[in-house]
Amino acid sequence: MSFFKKFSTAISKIRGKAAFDVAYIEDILIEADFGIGLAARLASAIGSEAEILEKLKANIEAIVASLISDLKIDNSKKPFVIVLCGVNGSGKTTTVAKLAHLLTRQGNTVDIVACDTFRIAATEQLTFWAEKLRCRIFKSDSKREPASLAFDAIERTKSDVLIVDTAGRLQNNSNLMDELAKLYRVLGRFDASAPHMNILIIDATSGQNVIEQVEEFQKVRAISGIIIAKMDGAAKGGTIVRIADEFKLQILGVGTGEKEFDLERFSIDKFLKDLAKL
Ligand SMILES: Nc1nc2c(ncn2[C@@H]2O[C@H](COP(=O)(O)OP(=O)(O)OP(=O)(O)O)[C@@H](O)[C@H]2O)c(=O)[nH]1
Ligand SMILES: [Mg+2]
Repeated sequence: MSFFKKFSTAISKIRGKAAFDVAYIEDILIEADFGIGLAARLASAIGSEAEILEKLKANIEAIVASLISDLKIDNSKKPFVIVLCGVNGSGKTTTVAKLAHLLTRQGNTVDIVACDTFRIAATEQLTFWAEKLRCRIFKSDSKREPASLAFDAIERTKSDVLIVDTAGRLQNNSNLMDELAKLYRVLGRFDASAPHMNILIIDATSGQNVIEQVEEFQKVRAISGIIIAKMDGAAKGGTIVRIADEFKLQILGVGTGEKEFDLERFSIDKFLKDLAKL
């Protein structure tokens, strides 16, 4: 049942009752992945059934509005290095393509690096995008160390921007984090301020464990901002508000499909409308 449908059901259920049923609204928000604490806060701010949607919108706006931001490149850095990190399948490689497309259209030259050397298919996937978007790709045929490939790329690129794709899965999680740490260190050896952006890609449909994901990746290196992929398929978009509320991370975009142009600025109105459509 849709989010708004549930809300109207909730409204009709409580209509006629003497007491306004905040707990019911709270349950619905929890189900939509807002998390227990935030759901309670948002629900308790609603004083009457008449103001449910209006209050919800205003309070979500208060949490996310100042965090919505466009991706900005500092052209005094050459190359401007962007690393995309995130758990496996979250949408990193597709987002590399989306950012390469966006930044190329904005007049930058863009190279990409296939640092998910663990899986051959990952390199093939990025090669497809590099050909389609006419970007130079740095890649390796063997399972070369991601950090060493990244160093090679940052040293050799002549482009304005270098986008680094990373692995989401290795033998185990600590290996993954160690590899990432090494990658950041090596980039920093070439340019102490690199990577200039470290973007965490979150799958909008992944629900419950997003907070742990942010915490884990933050431990390795500060996150400059997040991009929420698969918002087009998200049944429970509360995730994005929850992350904004807990970490105050910039929301640099939302993925709305599998094509290179399916990257949009996060819109609160569209978010609420999409929830209503599901
Ligand atoms: N509908 C939709 N699908 C997406 C979006 N972003 C990525 N996908 C799809 O999600 C799947 C995983 O995306 P990838 O970009 O390969 O994810 P990844 O994080 O690189 O995955 P690993 O390299 O395995 O860790 C692919 O089938 C993508 O086409 C999006 O915004 N919307
Ligand atoms: Mg990938």
